[in-house]
Amino acid sequence: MNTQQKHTVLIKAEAKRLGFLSCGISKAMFLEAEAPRLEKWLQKNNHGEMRYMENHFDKRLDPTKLVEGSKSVISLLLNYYPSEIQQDASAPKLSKYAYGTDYHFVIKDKLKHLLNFIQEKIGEVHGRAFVDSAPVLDKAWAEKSGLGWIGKHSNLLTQQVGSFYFIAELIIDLDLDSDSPVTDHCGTCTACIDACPTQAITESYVVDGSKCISYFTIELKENIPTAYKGKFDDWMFGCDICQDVCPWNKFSKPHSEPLFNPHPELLSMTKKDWLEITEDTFQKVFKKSAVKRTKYSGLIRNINFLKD
Ligand code: B12
Ligand code: SF4
Ligand code: SF4
Repeated sequence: MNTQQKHTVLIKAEAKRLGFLSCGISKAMFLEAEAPRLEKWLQKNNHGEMRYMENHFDKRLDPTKLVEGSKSVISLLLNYYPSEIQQDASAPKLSKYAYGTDYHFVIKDKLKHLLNFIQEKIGEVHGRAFVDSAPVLDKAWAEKSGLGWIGKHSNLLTQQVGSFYFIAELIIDLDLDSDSPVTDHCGTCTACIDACPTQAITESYVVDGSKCISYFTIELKENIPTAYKGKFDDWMFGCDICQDVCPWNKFSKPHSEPLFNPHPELLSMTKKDWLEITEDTFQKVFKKSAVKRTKYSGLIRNINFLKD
């Protein structure tokens, strides 16, 4: 085994030890195939009010412009599939990814450990940790690194564990062995496209973000357009429909990250509890949750939008 191979094995083993589901590596370079797709997506205003998607177009497509001297993109997946879901089937629904502690904190911490480990074991390696918030095309890198394929619902998925996981990266100035992409196993299936209640999956592999329930309930600051009234299928924060109907998610396995466990009262809250939720209860059940992003007022807006 040469030194580069040894480094690669060492990093992947540590990623596993830190609890990541998988770890794959790509050469840091310009994302040629994604460039025209991102451009088209923005031109069609598929980002709606998510103006931040317009920023840093060049950096978003080229990690060497984002992290100077970078050589490798290390992609990591962290499972969030819960062992239990909300008990009252008539209650407003919360996306499974938002049950526990905000993933940004949980993952940043693990990424810091991984970077420190690399610096301790390998030497002077420079790099940066990314989870969601920066101009990086997380899914494209994970796909390139062989961690799964991008499905028709535009999320990354695998035959082994479906799609209920987050994606993060370390972009570093160390040469490592690259992985190869896996085959697309969507085949003739269109379950996600057919099930989307707002027709946000406008064509295979393309989601018009500005029509997605996740966008309306989390990203949109203004009122939700009345044209969408009655179309949310009771989702009050995010939406899991296109993933819930995906046949590959039958193979999802519960996560083992204690910080992703919900507040003990959260899953037993009834429809009535949600309709009457006070700011105190909101602060208690969503203490460190990503739901804080909408604030109490945002969640109330969403719950009210679901009323007849
Ligand atoms: C903006 C954003 C959103 C927007 C827009 C969604 C979208 N599809 O872009 C909104 C708010 C709607 C959203 C919703 C959700 N999101 Co979001 N979101 C992001 C964010 C910040 C950027 C995504 C992006 O760059 N979009 C821009 C467009 C151009 O990219 P794209 O859809 O990936 O487009 C690619 C494909 O369309 C593909 N493509 C286009 N044409 C073709 C043709 C062929 C033949 C092929 C093969 C491919 C292909 O190429 C494009 C470029 O790579 C990422 C984090 C990050 N930094 O990457 C998280 C991220 C994608 N979201 C995530 C999650 C979990 C969700 C939700 C499931 C949350 C929820 N439960 O409510 C939903 C899922 C909705 C859906 N079906 O996509 C995860 C996905 C994890 C995974 N397993 O893939 C990410 C990666 C966050 C993370 N770090 O974990 N999200
Ligand atoms: S998350 Fe919901 S609204 Fe968004 S594309 Fe998937 S099914 Fe459609
Ligand atoms: S539901 Fe079907 S088409 Fe959609 S991502 Fe899953 S396998 Fe692919």
